[in-house]
Order: sequence, then C-alpha cells, then structure tokens
Amino acid sequence: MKKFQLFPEPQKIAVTGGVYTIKGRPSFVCGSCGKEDYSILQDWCTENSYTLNRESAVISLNLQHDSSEKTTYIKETSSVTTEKYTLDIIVENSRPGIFITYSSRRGILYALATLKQIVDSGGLFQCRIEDYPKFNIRGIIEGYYGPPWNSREREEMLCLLSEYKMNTFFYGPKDDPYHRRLWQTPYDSQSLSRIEKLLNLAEKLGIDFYYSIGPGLSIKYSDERAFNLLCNKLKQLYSIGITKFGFFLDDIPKVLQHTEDKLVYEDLAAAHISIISRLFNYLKNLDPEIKLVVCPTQYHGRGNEYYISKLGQNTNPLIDIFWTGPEICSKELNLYDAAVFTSSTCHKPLYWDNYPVNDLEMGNEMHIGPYINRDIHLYRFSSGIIANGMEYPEASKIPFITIACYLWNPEQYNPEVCWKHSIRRVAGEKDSRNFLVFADNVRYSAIYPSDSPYLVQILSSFIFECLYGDREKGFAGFGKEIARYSDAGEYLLKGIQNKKLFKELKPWFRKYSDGIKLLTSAVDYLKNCDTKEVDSLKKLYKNYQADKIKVFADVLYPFILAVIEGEFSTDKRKAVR
Ligand code: LTM
Repeated sequence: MKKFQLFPEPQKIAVTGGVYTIKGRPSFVCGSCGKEDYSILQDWCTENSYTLNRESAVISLNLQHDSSEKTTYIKETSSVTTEKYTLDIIVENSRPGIFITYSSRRGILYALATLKQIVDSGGLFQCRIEDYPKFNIRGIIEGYYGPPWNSREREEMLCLLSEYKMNTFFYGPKDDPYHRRLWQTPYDSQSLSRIEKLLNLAEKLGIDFYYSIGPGLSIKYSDERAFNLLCNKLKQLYSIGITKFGFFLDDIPKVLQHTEDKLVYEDLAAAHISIISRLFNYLKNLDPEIKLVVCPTQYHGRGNEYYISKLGQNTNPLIDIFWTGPEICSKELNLYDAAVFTSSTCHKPLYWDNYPVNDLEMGNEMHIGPYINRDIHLYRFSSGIIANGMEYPEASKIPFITIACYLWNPEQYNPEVCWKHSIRRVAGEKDSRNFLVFADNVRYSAIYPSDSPYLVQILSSFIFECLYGDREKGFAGFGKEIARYSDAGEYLLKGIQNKKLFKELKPWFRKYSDGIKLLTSAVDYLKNCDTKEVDSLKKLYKNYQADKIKVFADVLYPFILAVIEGEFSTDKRKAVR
C-alpha cells in the first residue's frame, strides 16, 4: 500500500499490519451503536455514496459511547473535551471491523471524517488512532469588507470545515447591512430563515455558529432605547435558535462621538465595558447557555495598551476577546505576545487572524499560500484561532484547509505537504500539478512577504550562469523551466474542473501568464543580443506593470529592468571576468 497521510494528522496512530482492499463503493453493516448514532452513520453513508444496512455488508461499524477519562481528557492541554475519539480498524479476517469510541456527536463526526479519508484511499489498514484537537476553538469568520458569500457558498464552507474538523463559524460580513450599518433593523422573514437553515446545518455538522453584530458606527452607548433595540435584534436571532453571539466594536471611531456619551463615560473603554456587561447580563437572563465573544476597538498591538487592558480587566472572563496579534494582518503570532495580552487583559486571546482575507488595499493580492508563522504551542496560550476569509470562497478553502490542519495538530503540521493536499482537494487531482506551478508564485501576503521561492532559485542560477558560468547551459536549463511555467499558464487559462475556483482566479491566471510571457521575451532578448528588440520588451514590461493584479510579488521586476539595462549582456560578463 502506498504511503498514506491523513489531514489533519491524528495525534497518535499505530499501524499494526493487515490491509483490506475495498472494491467499488464500500458497504457497511452497523454492528453495534445507539439509535441516534445510527442516524449519524446513515447521513454519513448517504453523503458519501456508501451503503449501510444491518445484515449483508462485509465491513462492520461499531460505535461505543465512553465518557471516561480515556475519551474525554487531553493531557497536553489539561482539559476535558467532548471532541476526542478513538478509531480501531481490525482487518485480520475477511470481515473487517471498525470500532469507534466517542463521548459526543462531534467525536463520532471526527472519527467518520478520518475514516472517510482512509476508505477513499481504496483500502482499510489495520490501525489504532487516538485523536483530539490541540486548539479549543478552531474556525473561520466571514468578516471581510466586500460582497458577502451567498447561502450556498456558506453551506459548502460549513461542510468543508467539518470535513477538516474545525468547530466554529462566525457570521459577520462587514457588507451585510444588518450586521453593521442597519444593526437596529430586524431581519425580514426570508433572510431570517436563510440564517436559520445555516444554523441547522452547522449544528448537524458539529459547528458552533456565531451570529455577530457591529453597532459601533452609530450606537449611543448611554441610550437605553438604543440598548433595547440591540437586545431586540439579538432576541430575534435567539428566536431561531442562535445562542452564540459576536459583539463587534472594530473599525469605529477611537473616541466617544455622542455628547451624551461623553457626559456619562470617562472614555470609549468605559462605554464599552458598560455595554458589554449589560448585554452579557441580558443574554444570560435570556438563556444561561449563551456565549458572547467581543471584538474590541483596539484589536491589535502589544496587548498592554490602556484601552485593551482596561477593557479586558473589566470584562467577564467568560466572554472571549478577539485579538489580531501585533498587526491588523500579523506576520507572526508568538507566545511572548500572547502572554503579554493575557497578563494585561486577564483573558487569553481568541485570535481573529486576518489571513487569508484580502479586502480593501489588499484587493489585488490573492492569498492562497499555506498557513505559517504561528507558534506550534500557541494553543496553550490562547482560546483558539478564527481565520478571516476572502470574498472568494473557493480560493479561501485552500488556506483554510491548512489552517484547520495546523489547529488540530500544530506540532505535526507541515505547511508545504498540507498545502499540496489542500490544492489537490480544492482544485482537483487532475488540475493540481499545473495549479501548483502557478500557486507557487501567488504566495505573497502579510504572513509571507516574498514570493515565488522556486522561481527565485532558478532565476539566480540563471543569472549566475549568464555572468560567471556556462551561458549556454544557463539558457538551456532556464528555458526548460520557463516552458513548464508557460504550459501551466496556458493549461489553467483554458479552464479547470473547479469552475468556481476558475472564475475567482482568472485575473491571477492571466497575470501569471503575462508574467511568464514577459520573462520569456526577456530571456529571448538576452539570447539573441538583438538591441532592436529592446523597445518591444520595454512595452511589454510597461503593460505588465500597469495591471495591478499581484503575482510573483516583486520577483520579476528587478530582473526585467536589469535585462533592459543590459546588466546581463556578454560585455558585462567580460567586465566581471
Ligand atoms: O480585523 C478586524 C478585527 N476587523 C477588520 C476586518 O473586518 C477586515 O477584514 C480586516 C482586513 O482588512 N481588517 C480589519 O480591521
């Protein structure tokens, strides 16, 4: 059996021998399980086109509820969990047996998600998997500026989150008017039932659904009537079953605006402490199970500034506080910064990680690179991580899968390996080879401020050969590589299997192809030493620069300029020698 890897990697896996090959779609028989569990199995089989019946199937599936320490305690985080499971696969005889122990619905779902990856690889191998997450809160937020996802896109996103064992979705699109500008206005019945449908799906998939509201642009904190409007709006959402809320005070003026507020509160922090506390009391009276997460006005920095320290120290510890790290889009999240935040706010940060989001001035960038630069022990120092998406749901899935894998098992997370898996999963197996050639040049973002690592490497070898080494060898080697790059561009521009991904990425595919054409022309110019060609190269370069879509970050520009200026000409080579 070929080497097989699971995503996310389970915490412990012991492979102990035999393999059972599955021919065609698998068929399961339920050996033992409770009535409710059976319906989970049924849904799982239907969704994956497997069959489930009680008698004739070969592979037996057995579910065992267990709330003992073994299935509910995570030593590394010293916490009791409902998300742990064990999965035993026995293939010693001709009737393989699968045994799952779990303590909650989520445990079953996670075990089945792992089992699906094994089954879809074409065979069962005998193993024992003991698995649980390292981060407690693992999820995403639709929290960017730009067109919100539609219901279908959200539903598909929830399915993906569950497939990769994420557990949280925050609804908070900045451009849903009822989330921010019209925060007081209740939803009409149609919009409300759309949210309800989403909530029901999230529950089925084991995902906590948070509805967020952002009244800070206009609310008068001291006005009882405004507070009642806020409560009524959230009560409307409670009426359809929502019990988890985000209260967002980001991207609003940093000082009090209303005269009445200035008379009542000494500053913005005092007003926020007051409204958060009143809102929390209101919600807890409505339902003691309710959860509240706050996004403060200062949501990035050192974590020990006046506003955030005062807000944190005076906010109920049961309320989680969002924090984006040292910057709005933080290059790295480390333990030192997390500790500063915790000691000055008395709250562990719940990271709102602004990756892969590409809104506002990042609009020309496409953030599809793997998740990196987050400390592997951050789970000990934070409540969790919620990643902010792009307005492009399909493209967002590529980094989201890598984020999910990091959050489940950061110590064994390998960004590059996981990223390749993610591209195969989202772009499809057939298109993944060419897609990877392209994607290696679309890595630029706040978390990875360079790009094109492979192109940089081959470009510098080429320049070396041109100036100091074997010029012919340089042209031959680089020519082959550019042909590969060029083929990938042509292939992708013809269309890929994932149509939605194609639509989202077309401007980046085009810019990539233009970049490769420019590179090809520059190399041809160098090879032919025909100074008449320089004008057309300059024109190509100008047009390329005029298109602001970002691919290759700044890797191509200095090379093309140097070619135009004759830096790699044969004369220069003599001069260097
Ligand atoms: O990051 C936060 C808390 N708020 C906003 C987001 O809505 C926005 O998507 C990101 C990225 O531009 N920046 C913000 O400040």
